[in-house]
Amino acid sequence: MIKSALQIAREAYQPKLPNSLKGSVKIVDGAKTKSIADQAEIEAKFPNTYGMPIITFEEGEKKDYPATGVGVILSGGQAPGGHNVIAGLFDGLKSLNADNKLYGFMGGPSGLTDNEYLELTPEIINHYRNTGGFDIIGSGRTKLEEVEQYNQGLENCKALGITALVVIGGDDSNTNACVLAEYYKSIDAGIQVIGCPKTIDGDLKNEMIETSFGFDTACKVYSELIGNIQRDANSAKKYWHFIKLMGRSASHIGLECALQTQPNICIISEEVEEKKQTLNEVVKQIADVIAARAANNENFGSILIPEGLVEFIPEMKILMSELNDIMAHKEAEFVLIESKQEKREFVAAELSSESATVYDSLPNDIADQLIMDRDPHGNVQVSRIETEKLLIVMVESRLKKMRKKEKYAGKFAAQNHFFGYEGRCAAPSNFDADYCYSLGYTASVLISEGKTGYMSSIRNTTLTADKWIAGGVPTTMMMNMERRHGEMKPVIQKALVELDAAPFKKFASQREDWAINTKYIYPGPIQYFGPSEVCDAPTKTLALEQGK
Ligand code: FBP
Repeated sequence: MIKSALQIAREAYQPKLPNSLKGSVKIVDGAKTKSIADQAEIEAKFPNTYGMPIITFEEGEKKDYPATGVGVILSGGQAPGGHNVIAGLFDGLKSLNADNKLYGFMGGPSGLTDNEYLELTPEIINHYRNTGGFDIIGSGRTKLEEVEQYNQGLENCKALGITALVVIGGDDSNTNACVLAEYYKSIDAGIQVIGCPKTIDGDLKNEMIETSFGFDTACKVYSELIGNIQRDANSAKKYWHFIKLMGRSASHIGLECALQTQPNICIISEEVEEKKQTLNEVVKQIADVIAARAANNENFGSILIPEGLVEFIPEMKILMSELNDIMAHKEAEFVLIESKQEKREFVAAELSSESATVYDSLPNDIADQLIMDRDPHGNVQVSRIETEKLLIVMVESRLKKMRKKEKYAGKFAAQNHFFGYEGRCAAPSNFDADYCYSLGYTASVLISEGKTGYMSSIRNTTLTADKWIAGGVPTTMMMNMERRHGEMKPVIQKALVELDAAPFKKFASQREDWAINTKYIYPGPIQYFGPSEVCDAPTKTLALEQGK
C-alpha cells in the first residue's frame, strides 16, 4: 500500500493512556447500579447482568493471566478511531499474556454467525494504527438478536478458542451486545461480551460515557469544511449555503459545528420539537434572517441543518410514522408498484387525511425519498432525505411572497451541501486516537477480570489523558423500555440535545448576533502535530458540559 508522508508519520504516534492503564491494573468496584428507568422490567430481562457495580481501575500488582482468544466486531456506521480501539485491545491483550489471540469478525456482526474471521497479527495491526476507517475487518448493520444467531456465534467462538467478544457499536449494537452477554451468562457459555461506545452522531452518552468516539474527529472535519465555505461566502458575497449534517435524530453534530464555526443559522431539531414548530415556521425563521441580512446588503450566509430535522417537525413526524406503518404492513403490495408516481399515489391513499395533505404538499423528490427502503430498524434513512434542498425550494418561494409585500428586496442564490461520509473515516484526531486506544485497552482489562455485560468507559476526558478515569459501566445501567416494532423492548437511551444544558445555552445566547453580524470562525484542518492546545482539545460540547 502506498502511504502519504502524514500516514507514515502518524503510524509512529503512540496514543496517550490514562495512568491507571500504564502498568498492572487493580479493579475497584463501586456501588451497585440500577437502570435509568423501568428498573423492574429491565432487571427481569437481565437477571444475570443487572445491578452490577461500576468499575474503576487503579494501579495494581502484576498478576498472571491464562492465555485466551478474543473476538472483535465493528458494528454500524464508520467512525474515526475504530482501528485504534482494536489496536488498544490488541496491545492490552498482549501485555496481559503474549499468547493471547485476537480475531476480527469480518463485515460486522454477520461475521460472527457466518464464521468469517481474520486473526489479527502485529503486522496487520501496525498497518492500521491511528488511521481512519473500519477497513481492517469491515463493518455491517446486521443485528444480532435471535437465539439461533447467538448459538451459531457460540459454536464459532468455541472452535477458535474465543472466550470473549468485544462489540464496537452505537446504542442499538451495544443493547444487542448486552442481550448477548446476558444470554451467554444464562447458559454458562463461557463467553464474555464487552461493548465500546462508537458513533459520530454523539448520541450514545450519559454520566458514565462522556462521549462516543468519532464525534470529535467528524465534527472537526465538518467544521473545517463549513469554515471554508463561510470564507468563500464572505469573499464572493453571493450565495446562501444550506448545509445538511449527519447525525441521525440528534442534532449534536450541528450544535458542535455551530459552536466551532458561528454560522448565520443553525437549526436544532430538539428545539423545533420543543416549540412544536411547523415546517412553514422553520422556513419563516430562515427567510426572516435572509431578509434582515439583505437589508444590510449581505445576500449571503450559512445555514446548518441536522439530517434528522424532518422527524422532529410535528406534522412530518406523524406523516413519517404513518409511512413507516404503511411500508411495514403493505410492503408486499408496495414493492409490486413500478412507477414513482403510482407509489406516491398508493401511499397517499393509505394516509390519514391530515398526513395526505402534508405529503401532497411536498416536492416529488422529497415525497419519493420518504418512501425509500427502511433501515434494519424499520425507520426512514434520514441521511437520504434531501432536507437541505426542500428548505431551499420553500425559502425561495417564501422570499418571493415577501418581495411582493415589500418585506424583502435582496438577491437569493443558494448552494446545497451534505456533509456526512466526508468525516466518518477521517484519520482520528489526537483526542479520538487516544480515547479509542484507551477504550480498547480498557476492554482487555475488563476481559482479563472476567467481566461481561459491561461497556468500556473513559471519564474526565477534558483533562490530559494521563488523568482520565478508565473502567467499566454495566450496560443495563443505561437502559430503559421503549416501543420498537410495536413491542416494548429494553434499549440504551439515546441522548438528544438537552435544551437546558450548557452547549445549547451557549449557542442560544449568541445566535442572534451570528445571524445578522457576520462572525464566522474558520477552524482550519485537524492538526496532528504541534502545541497541545491546537492538537488535543476536545469538542466544545464536551468542554461546556464539563464546565470548561
Ligand atoms: P451509526 O449510528 O451506526 O454510528 O451510524 C451513524 C451514521 O453515520 C448516521 O449519522 C447516518 O444517518 C447513518 O450512519 C448513515 O448510514 P449508512 O452508512 O448506512 O448510509
